[in-house]
Amino acid sequence: MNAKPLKTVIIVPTYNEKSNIAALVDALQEQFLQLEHDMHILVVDDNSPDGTADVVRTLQTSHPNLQLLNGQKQGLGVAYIRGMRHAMQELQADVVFEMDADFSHKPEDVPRLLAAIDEGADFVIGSRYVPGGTIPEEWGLYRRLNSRFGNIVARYLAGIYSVRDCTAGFRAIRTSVLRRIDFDKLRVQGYAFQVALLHAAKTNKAKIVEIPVNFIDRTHGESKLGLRDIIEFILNAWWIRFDSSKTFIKFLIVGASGVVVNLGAFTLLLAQGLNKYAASPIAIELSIITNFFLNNGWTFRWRKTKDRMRTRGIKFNAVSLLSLGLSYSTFVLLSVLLPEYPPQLHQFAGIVPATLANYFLNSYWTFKHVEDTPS
Ligand SMILES: Nc1nc2c(ncn2[C@@H]2O[C@H](COP(=O)(O)OP(=O)(O)O)[C@@H](O)[C@H]2O)c(=O)[nH]1
Ligand SMILES: [Mg+2]
Repeated sequence: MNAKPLKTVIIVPTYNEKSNIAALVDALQEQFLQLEHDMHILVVDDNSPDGTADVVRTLQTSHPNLQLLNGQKQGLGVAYIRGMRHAMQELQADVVFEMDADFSHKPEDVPRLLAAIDEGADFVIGSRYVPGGTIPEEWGLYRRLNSRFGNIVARYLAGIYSVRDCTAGFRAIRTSVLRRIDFDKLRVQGYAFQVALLHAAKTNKAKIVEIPVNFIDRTHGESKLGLRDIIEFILNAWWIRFDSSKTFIKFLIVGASGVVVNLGAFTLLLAQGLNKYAASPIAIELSIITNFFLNNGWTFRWRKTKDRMRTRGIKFNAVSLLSLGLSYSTFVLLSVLLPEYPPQLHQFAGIVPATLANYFLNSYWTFKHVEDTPS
């Protein structure tokens, strides 16, 4: 136990959580009894039409460590930022928690997350994807894939390799870390906030620790995750990648030169009277070759790879073959499905999946850096 109790504020964003909030407050208070830290709850409600805030106001009469912040609904991230600013500026919190109101995060896990802070962590994640952590048994393939996909986007696209559960919404964070982060620069409103904040914490060299938790499906109310959140989530991951990785920007520039080579060669070959189904793979292969030389000599030049040049060459050829297959299948598929469009358009569409596959495989395999490798 630390000498000085930490002022800890559990931030619970709510939107239509009337059926959960009272039980959650009770369950948290029960956990607080065994903790020697100074524990508080801050509910950040966005004028929930179901009257969640009224329930909280009633609870406040018997819970002096319970606070309520009201606001307009602008998304989960905006609510968290409002809550965190309040916790830091008005409550002088040392630690804040992020926690859902719907019992997906077990109140019994709060002491374990806080113990990790006591042991020196800055940013503790209640993680579903480290050994011992679980997602609900009853989740179907779609929800499992959805959750996995979100983490893959965050880990490999945004580049937060070292964290297994980047999208978790159950976390304990030292405000000393939050004070170093400019919330205005996160540019997120919705659920993408979780990844944006994690990335900012990592950039600020926070000590991040994952503690296994069992994620429970909500039994009351419904999920507020919307399409807008998913779109922002993906755009945000691209933004982080773009902003933080000069490598990727170089790769895009090389890719753009490949587009010119690809379409230029394709047009030339068609003009020579070659059949378009033959001209397409030749043009693709030509652009892959020029891309390789530019990526090898420029984009990934600083990478320390464990492979010898020869192995790298073989790997690059394998990736090229796959990209060629991807690009050509796209071309054939679109030619058959949309014959009324010009073949240049089909050829162009093939570039997109091929470029993505090319980047990720070459970055994480062919030119894999020996330090800072994805886990
Ligand atoms: N204040 C506020 N809370 C929100 C908003 N969107 C979601 N929440 C809350 O954030 C928590 C997580 O949301 P939930 O719908 O359970 O997301 P899911 O677990 O990903 O399906 C819940 O406590 C919600 O009530 C929002 O726009 N504003
Ligand atoms: Mg939930």
